[in-house]
Amino acid sequence: MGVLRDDFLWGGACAANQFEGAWDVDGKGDSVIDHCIGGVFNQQKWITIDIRPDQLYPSHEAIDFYHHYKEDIDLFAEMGFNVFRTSMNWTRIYPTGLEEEPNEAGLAFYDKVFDYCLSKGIQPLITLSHYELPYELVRRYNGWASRELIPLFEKLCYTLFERFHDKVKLWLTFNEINCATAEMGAMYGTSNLQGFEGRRDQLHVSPQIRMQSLHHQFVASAKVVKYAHEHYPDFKMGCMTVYLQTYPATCDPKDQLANQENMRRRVFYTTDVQVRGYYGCWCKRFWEENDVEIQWEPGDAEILLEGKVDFLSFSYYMTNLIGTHDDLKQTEGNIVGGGINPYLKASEWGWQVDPDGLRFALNEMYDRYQVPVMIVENGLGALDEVVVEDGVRRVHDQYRIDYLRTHLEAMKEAVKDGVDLMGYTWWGPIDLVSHGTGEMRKRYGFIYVDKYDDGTGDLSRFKKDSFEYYKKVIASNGEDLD
Ligand code: BGP
Repeated sequence: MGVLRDDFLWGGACAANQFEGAWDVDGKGDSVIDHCIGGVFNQQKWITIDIRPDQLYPSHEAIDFYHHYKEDIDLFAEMGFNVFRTSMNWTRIYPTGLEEEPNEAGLAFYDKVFDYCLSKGIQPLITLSHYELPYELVRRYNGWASRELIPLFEKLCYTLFERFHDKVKLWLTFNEINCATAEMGAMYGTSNLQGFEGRRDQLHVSPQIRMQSLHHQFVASAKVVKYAHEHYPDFKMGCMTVYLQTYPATCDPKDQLANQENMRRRVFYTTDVQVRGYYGCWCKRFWEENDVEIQWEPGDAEILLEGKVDFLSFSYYMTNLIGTHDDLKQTEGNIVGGGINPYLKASEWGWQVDPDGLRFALNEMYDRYQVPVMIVENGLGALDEVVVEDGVRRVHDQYRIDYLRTHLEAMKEAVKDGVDLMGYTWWGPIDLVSHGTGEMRKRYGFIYVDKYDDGTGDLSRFKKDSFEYYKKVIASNGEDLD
């Protein structure tokens, strides 16, 4: 018998805003990401209030999955995917978020995508909100700072459930919901951007606004989960967290305490609410010390308890150090960075690669919550070199294979430790626009896309070496990792 369960979910994960393109096609409205100009390593993306004709906005064309979906899903099927995680662009369904009736053309697009996936034996796993808030809701409400967004999100979700309940059974409410526990997460996660133009690291949003926005998202998520349980008992509803693992930088007990506090604030703040149904006991002190006063409405506490998720999913890329001593050198991340760990190597973007940390994360999450877990993002963004051999374009991405292999080994160890693991979806099985920097050259894919940061490229696709490797891994249900 193998290590992983027979119905293990194998596949890849994308987000509508990073790969669909067609940003204003068939009635689609503009989302927050459609206002972002690309950045580079060490320089975050810019957001503009108006969309400027003289600027390049990477999401506008992205890799044009909108018009290439069949070709891409064919390749996913060839690798053996039985699940494909993607999100649905809110603004394809409700262009400003405020309409009474959904946009039929947007729904029809997702019908085609899901039908095609299902015809290839791939079940969709859908993120209901992946950094794609309609920009109009920023203009009008300062994003999730307003409670008005709860019914608007409910309207979106109930429309999608009604339309797609025969085709989609696995759902996640908010992508990386905990990102707004860090200041940078207020850009896309809670989108508290009203009137703001500038770089992500120039956005300063108070803990009060971010924590209140998160409270609104918790209530919205719980309402939607409860509704799904009542109306569609065969759905499985999950939460999605960016697993920002930190380790204490030294054995100084002060570093242990700092790390414990950091893990609570960055990760468990949201998983506690979404999986257990209530805030952690330590939150009261955290709120008091940060001038946060959460506005509760009658019934909020009950709804959080009634809308607990069925499973917990997370993204995992790297780990960092936390310490109280001044000499700790810092490195990058796309949500938050952290201290440099001398035992780890970093990617070209400064993300510290740590397969053992994945085993650690899986054990932490399962021990704490005792619900099935799923890895819905893991991957390596790297610079790929294209070589032409016998007239065929190739990328020999052994570094990506190594990253994948070592993380899958660690994942299997966690299953042997007793973790109930549902599945694994690699982030960006096809090259797509980077979330953090908006770059194309930060490539994650097993499939290369001929598209570049200056907007050029013919959008043709071809397989990298890692394509065959992942195919072999899936065919053996994770037994053959050599
Ligand atoms: C996660 C996001 C994804 C994705 C990934 C990789 O935080 O959920 O949307 O992009 O990180 O990050 P990046 O694209 O910045 O390399």
